[in-house]
Amino acid sequence: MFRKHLIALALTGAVGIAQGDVLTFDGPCTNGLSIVTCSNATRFDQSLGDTALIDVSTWATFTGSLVAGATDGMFFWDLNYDSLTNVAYGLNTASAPSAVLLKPTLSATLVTLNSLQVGEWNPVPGASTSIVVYDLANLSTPVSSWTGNPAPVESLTFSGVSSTNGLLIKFGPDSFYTAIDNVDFTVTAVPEPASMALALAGIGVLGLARRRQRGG
Ligand SMILES: [Ca+2]
Ligand SMILES: [Ca+2]
Repeated sequence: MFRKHLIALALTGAVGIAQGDVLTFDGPCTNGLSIVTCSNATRFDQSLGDTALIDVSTWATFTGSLVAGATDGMFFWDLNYDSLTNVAYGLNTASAPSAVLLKPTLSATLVTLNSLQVGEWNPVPGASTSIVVYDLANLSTPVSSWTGNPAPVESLTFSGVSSTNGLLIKFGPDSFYTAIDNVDFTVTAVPEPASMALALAGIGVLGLARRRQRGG
């Protein structure tokens, strides 16, 4: 019984932790210099959604640089994007859609996109947009792509959209009359060969110790 528990502990240590999170876009917001209370049309601060395991960045207009500054963030809006509340939107420009980057802060850490929602600005119905997801290691071939009219609320679910490099979610060209919310993702520590070997070696040593105890 005791030994079984130790093996479970050793394996848990090797596989590591999985942390789920949802970007609900409630804030924090910034005026470019300091954190401010989010109100309509203020930008999200680049600390939005950050944890020890993930660095989240947003761009209202993504022009290709993967380094987002304080004045690049997507905008906050509270109501009227269908039934969503507190959403992220950008601009309506074909040359520069909005973007959200989910980038693991540690090596051997996997980020998996589970789902997100897209809403349409109710006062101006009929908007169409795209959600295109890339592995950060390959920005020329999407790993997932959706185009359509989100009304009333489009709930996109993803399968197998994972990367240790990071995931870039491009949203547009119309990210003004449509907005995103509830970006659901999971961050998982990938077992490294070295730590797995250590764990297995630990189990082996335990077994040997038990056998010696029995023998002596
Ligand atoms: Ca929200
Ligand atoms: Ca960040």
